[in-house]
Amino acid sequence: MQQFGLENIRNMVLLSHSGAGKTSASEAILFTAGAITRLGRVQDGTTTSDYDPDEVKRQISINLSILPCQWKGVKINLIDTPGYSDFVGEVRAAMRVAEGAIIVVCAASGVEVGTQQVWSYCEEANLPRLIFINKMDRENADFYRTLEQLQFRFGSKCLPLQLPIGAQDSFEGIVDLLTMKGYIGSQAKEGEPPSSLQTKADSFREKMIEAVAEVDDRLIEKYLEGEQLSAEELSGGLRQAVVAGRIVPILAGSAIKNVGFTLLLDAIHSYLPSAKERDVVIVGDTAKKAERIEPSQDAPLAALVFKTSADPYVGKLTYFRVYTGVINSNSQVWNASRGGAERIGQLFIPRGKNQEPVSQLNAGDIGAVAKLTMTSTGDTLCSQDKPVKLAPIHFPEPAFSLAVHPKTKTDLDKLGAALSRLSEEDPTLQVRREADTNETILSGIGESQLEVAAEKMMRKFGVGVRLETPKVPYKETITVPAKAEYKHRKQTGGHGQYGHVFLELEPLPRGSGHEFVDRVVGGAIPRNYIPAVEKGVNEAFKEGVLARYPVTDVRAKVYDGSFHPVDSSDICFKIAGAGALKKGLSQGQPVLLEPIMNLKVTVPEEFTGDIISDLNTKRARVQGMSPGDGVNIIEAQVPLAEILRYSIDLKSITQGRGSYKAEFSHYEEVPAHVTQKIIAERQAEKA
Ligand SMILES: Nc1nc2c(ncn2[C@@H]2O[C@H](COP(=O)(O)OP(=O)(O)O)[C@@H](O)[C@H]2O)c(=O)[nH]1
Ligand SMILES: [Mg+2]
Repeated sequence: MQQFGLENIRNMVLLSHSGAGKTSASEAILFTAGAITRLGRVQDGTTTSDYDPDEVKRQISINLSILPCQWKGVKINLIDTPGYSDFVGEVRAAMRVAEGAIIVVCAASGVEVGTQQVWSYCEEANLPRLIFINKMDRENADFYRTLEQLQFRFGSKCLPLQLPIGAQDSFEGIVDLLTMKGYIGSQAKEGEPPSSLQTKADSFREKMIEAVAEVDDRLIEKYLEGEQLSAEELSGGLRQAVVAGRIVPILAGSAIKNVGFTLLLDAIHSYLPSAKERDVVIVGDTAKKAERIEPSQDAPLAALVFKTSADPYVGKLTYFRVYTGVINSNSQVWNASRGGAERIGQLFIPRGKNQEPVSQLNAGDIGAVAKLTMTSTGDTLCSQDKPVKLAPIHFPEPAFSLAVHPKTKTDLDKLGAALSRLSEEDPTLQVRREADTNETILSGIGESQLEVAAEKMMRKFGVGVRLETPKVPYKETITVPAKAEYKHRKQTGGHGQYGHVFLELEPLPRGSGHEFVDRVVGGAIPRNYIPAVEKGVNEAFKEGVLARYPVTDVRAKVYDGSFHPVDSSDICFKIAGAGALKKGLSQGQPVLLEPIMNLKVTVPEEFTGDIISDLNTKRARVQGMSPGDGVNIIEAQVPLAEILRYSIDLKSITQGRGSYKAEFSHYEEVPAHVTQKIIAERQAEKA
């Protein structure tokens, strides 16, 4: 097993809008580098990256995959990511452990919403990157149109390093603007660039050289004096510019035809930073401030866990990246995040579904280990004498929820365990119990993610569930004070039943809950029966008289009653208490209450009008807007019932460019016309 040092490892994340060809490109890269011997296809479900049954079925990537290969003495750990926005958690995790990115753009579709999204993530993370314009063979493929869009959106630092030879049906190869050589076909056969491209190539080459010269005082001097820069100066300067984020070189090719990948591998090798070139960010236990240290093989171990997957056969699989030091098979490490020791068994290098056992993993590298007990995603593994915590991964907050209903009793028994395994695998999934509606709520980023989760539960853990829109926890209350009397009396043969209660009901301010007060004087109801009255009242509070939702914000005061020395009992007073409450509620002009949420929507400015008019159809009250920096934040109060599927609405209004947060604020009276609808639905549901 060949060992690689920090300067010879490159962890590179593939990013794009869904469908631009990341998975196909990663397959072509592995094939070109000789890591695989057969070029798989997404349509056939035969790629190295998309091996999971969920991925094969849908023909999209859902999980990040680690795809190592070697090129000219350097180990490249490609990390393929899903482009579909529901799975952005995987993208975040992959970006956290990469020191460079390859942004794939489709030559026919050009810059898409997802392209802009991943570009902004890269800017945020300061991640050096290059752009690969893929699908040059496709109908409508247009390198120059795509280039224009790239420069328009992301600025003039996006510069072609190559030009395609031909396009669509006639696409056959690449001109490298630094060497001014042509490379034809999947073997990248070297030759002269076609004469028809000469003028264009010269002009783009000039732009690239000028931009490269600008990063270095020595080079710019030479350039301005009209001297030629040497090949070494050019490639050294370009590397410096790419690592500093001042140039984003643009390459081109076709994953399907396997054209352009020799040059792409060369570019990763020559221009993107090594693991040695990105600082390690440590967060102290107490200190809020992060500290940056240099990666080093000779330092004590620090490795970040960036993914956990639950495999029904292997058990739990933990993926980590080593930042400093070395990790060994069959050793013991310290989990600084949990404060406990973990036994490390056999280490693996994953490649898609295959795993190659290794005895050690060096600083800069990525690997996996099975069956850790306490470790989860985001944790730091280190040495016990020198504990450190690496900066965690920032996962987006869940914004979309569905209720999970087990299909059978057996499914119910296994549900909790399966859900907790799933949320361990995917930190953007959260599970909670909604006491008011008695539902288990699964929250995540989007609907597809939750559907995949449900399928996974069936496939991996044999738990069948239905996903449904969560119920709204409506409540009921009264709006005016009321008095009510209930006498429970029965004569059945031997000794009878008797309980008699007078209640006074009073509305309380929102959020008070319900209360029971005893004001009985003179023994009208003997002391020992009062707890039974209270029990009856409290039980009756659980189901209101309008639509059997729980009653809140009501005080029930028992102030009188009567009893029978022989026939009275606890149960009789319980029945009387409950009966009196029901009667009182009916007389108190009852209403439904619904949860109102504080909604905060962040969208590009141009969507503000559409967002507001949509909110107006949702009974929302817009509270404020704070425009700035191209985005607008709109704050509103809106009933929960209206935004149960808001993430879907928002996506369609903004083509996926908006985000939102909703937090519970308070309960409010439901308007009368809505109330009737809810009552009717509730009756239909019970029938
Ligand atoms: N014509 C053509 N199709 C491609 C190319 N690369 C990928 N595709 C197709 O585009 C679709 C999406 O590709 P995939 O690699 O899954 O994209 P990803 O979502 O970015 O991983 C698949 O049907 C691929 O076969 C290419 O270079 N040319
Ligand atoms: Mg993919």
